[in-house]
Formats: sequence, C-alpha cells, structure tokens
Amino acid sequence: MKRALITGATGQDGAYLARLLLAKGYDVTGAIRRNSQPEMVRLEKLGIARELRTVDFDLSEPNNITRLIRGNAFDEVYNLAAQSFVGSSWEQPVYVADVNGVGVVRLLDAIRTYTPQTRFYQASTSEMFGLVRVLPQDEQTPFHPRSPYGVAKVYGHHITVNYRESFGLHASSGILFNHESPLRGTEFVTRKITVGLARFARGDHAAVELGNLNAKRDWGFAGDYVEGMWRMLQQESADDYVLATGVTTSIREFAGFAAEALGLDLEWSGADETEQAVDRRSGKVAVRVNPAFYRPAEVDLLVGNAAKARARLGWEPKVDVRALAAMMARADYDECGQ
Ligand code: NAP
Ligand code: G4F
Repeated sequence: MKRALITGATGQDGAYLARLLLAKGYDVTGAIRRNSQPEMVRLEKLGIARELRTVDFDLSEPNNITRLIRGNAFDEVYNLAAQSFVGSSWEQPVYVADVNGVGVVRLLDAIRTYTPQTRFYQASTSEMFGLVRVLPQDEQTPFHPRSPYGVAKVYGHHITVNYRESFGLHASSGILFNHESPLRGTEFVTRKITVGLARFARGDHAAVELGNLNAKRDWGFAGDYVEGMWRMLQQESADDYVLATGVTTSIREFAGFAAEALGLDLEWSGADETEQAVDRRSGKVAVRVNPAFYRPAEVDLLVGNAAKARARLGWEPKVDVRALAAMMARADYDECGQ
C-alpha cells in the first residue's frame, strides 16, 4: 500500500485528491492547519473525513514539518497548502510569501534530508503568468506575476525545479489553470456567482456584487485536475506540466452560464462601474459592479495549452465551462433549499 501526504487536505483540491488516492488504495495522511475548529466540511461532503489519518501541520513551522517527514516514509507528498485567495494577498504579503513561497523549501529540504526517495508535487499556478504576452500559455511561457500571491508561487515553482536539478529529487510542479467545483471557497468569483444567483433564483433578490467582469479565465473542474496531479507523480522522471482546458471565458459569460442553469435570463446594460444585469423574468437586478472588488493589479486573460500533459500523461479535462457553471449553480440551488 502506497503512503501519501496531502498538505492542505481540508481545501477544495485536497478533498478531491484524498478521495482519488483512497479509491486507489493509498494510505492517506491529511496535514491540517490548526484552527479554532477543524475545517472538515469538504472531506465530510465527500464522505471521507474518517478515512484518512490527520496530523496538525503548518507550512510556516519548520519543526513540525521536519518531524512529520522524518517520522514517516511517504511515497508521495502533495503540497497543496497555501493562502490561495489572490485578492487578500495584498493585505498579507509577508505571510503569503512565507507560506506559499518559503513553506515549499521547508518541505523540500526535509524531504531531501530524511526521505529523498519521496515523490513531491508542488501546486503551482497560472497566476504566475500574470501579465501575459503569449497566447496560449505553456510550460515555456515567461512569468510576470501580478500579485503577492503570484510572486510567492513563482518562488515555490523555481525552488521545486531547483531541488530536482540540485539533488535529483522526484519533484514536479503542476502549473494549474483555475479549477472549480461545488467545493470551491465562496470568496472565489465562480462560487460567489453560483451561490449568489442560486439564492436569487430561490427568491432572495439581493444582487451579486462583483468587480472586474472583463477578466477572462481558463476554468476547468477540480475533480479532473487532481487526476493530473497524481499522474505527474507516476512518471519515471519528474517534470513540470500545465493543466488547462484551452478555453477562456469572461466573468460576465460565466455568470450568464450559471444564470441559464438556474432558469434566470440576464440582460446586461451599462459599462464599467455602472454595468449591471437585470433578470428579465423578475425584473430585478441580479448582478452589479462594485469597484470595491477591483484588484490593485489585474490578470486580464489566462488561457492554457496542456498539450504536454495530454501527450505524456494522457490527461484530458472532461468538464467544459458551461457544464461546470451548471454543476456548481445546481449544487448551490439544492443547498439553499435545505
Ligand atoms: P483552498 O481550497 O484555499 O485550500 C488551501 C488549503 O491550504 C486549505 O486546506 C488551507 O487550510 C491550507 N493552508 C492555508 N494556509 C496554510 C498553512 N499556513 N499551513 C498549512 N496549511 C495551510 O485551495 P485549492 O483551490 O484547494 O488549491 C490548492 C492549491 O493549489 C493551493 O496551493 C493553490 O494556491 C493552488 N492552485 C489552485 C488553483 C485553483 O484554481 N483552485 C489553481 C492553481 C493553483 P485551512 O482549511 O485551515 O484554511
Ligand atoms: O476567482 P478569483 O478570485 O481567482 P483568481 O484570482 O484567478 O485565482 C484563482 O486561480 C489561480 C489560478 O490562476 C489560483 F492560483 C488561485 O489560488 C485561485 O484559485 O478571481 C478570478 C477573476 C479575477 O480577475 C478577479 O478580479 O475574477 C475577477 N473578479 C471579478 N469580481 C472577482 C470578483 N474575483 C473575486 N474573487 N470576487 C469578485 O467579486
């Protein structure tokens, strides 16, 4: 039986990856940040909260990391833990650098020292491309991060490559484009939209307030992306891979897809700060712009080229953006009714 450690096991990806590895017969340890109350909701929703062992863990605490790695011979370590919300990274830039950047080398160095045979996955991100000049983005595209989150993740990516090249570790970096699900945090734009519009469709006619509607993202389904993470660690040699759908969609269009799945009919009017969408059926404003959600620097457009992952890992995304929006909107509609 293979032994895997997942940091960030309480997060969206951690929950789906834990389910995948358990189904494959792994012995799974979930490294969980000590909060006033353990955040087990996602693992409970997937019905696996009792199936993995858990350990207290924080990426900013080196002693904790060293003890965990030294005392266990994990076959695979998936480093998914991070402060993952870009929007708040301007408010906590030093903490984000420590957790998302330096935290990666704490883990890698413990592996190098105590269990160099362990295979390592780093959760890198399309946010590293930032101000893009190349369409679509692939493993060779230069980085130009636009947020403290992205800057810290660039360090995490490069130190993963460096430990692979310096010490021969089987360390891979997955450069994943946005991936969502009904387990997505409600602060991220897709879930904010699906929760807000589901409530609206249930008769709570408060408009969903959003920032930049023109930004475009390459959105896939998180369940597909954790399969790609696992495949990276099954390769003979470690490498870096982009996972993406190759399709980019604006925030406005995503809201339209979610609305459509909920039986709402949005009519957009205005521009920039005065833009809004009225639901033709109720005549009420369902979406409006609130500049408070604009970011100090924006990533305007992301679209990925996952040809390498397709060719070498046999990985394909299975859920398109319209189906994804519908899946999330319907799940939120059902949850609102409970
Ligand atoms: P998420 O839902 O926000 O989960 C993040 C996890 O990290 C949570 O379990 C959180 O624990 C944990 N964490 C935060 N700070 C920590 C710390 N100091 N020490 C230990 N654990 C800590 O994020 P996700 O969407 O699953 O993303 C997983 C990873 O992939 C992240 O590294 C993210 O940056 C990266 N990524 C995500 C996407 C995407 O579109 N989802 C795309 C590219 C890369 P709590 O429950 O205690 O908060
Ligand atoms: O949903 P978001 O907050 O995701 P963002 O910033 O793309 O980051 C996510 O994907 C990254 C991969 O590229 C991950 F690395 C990262 O951890 C995270 O999972 O925002 C998406 C876009 C942005 O352009 C933002 O300005 O939506 C725009 N937006 C417009 N209104 C909004 C809102 N974003 C949020 N969160 N809330 C709004 O009201």
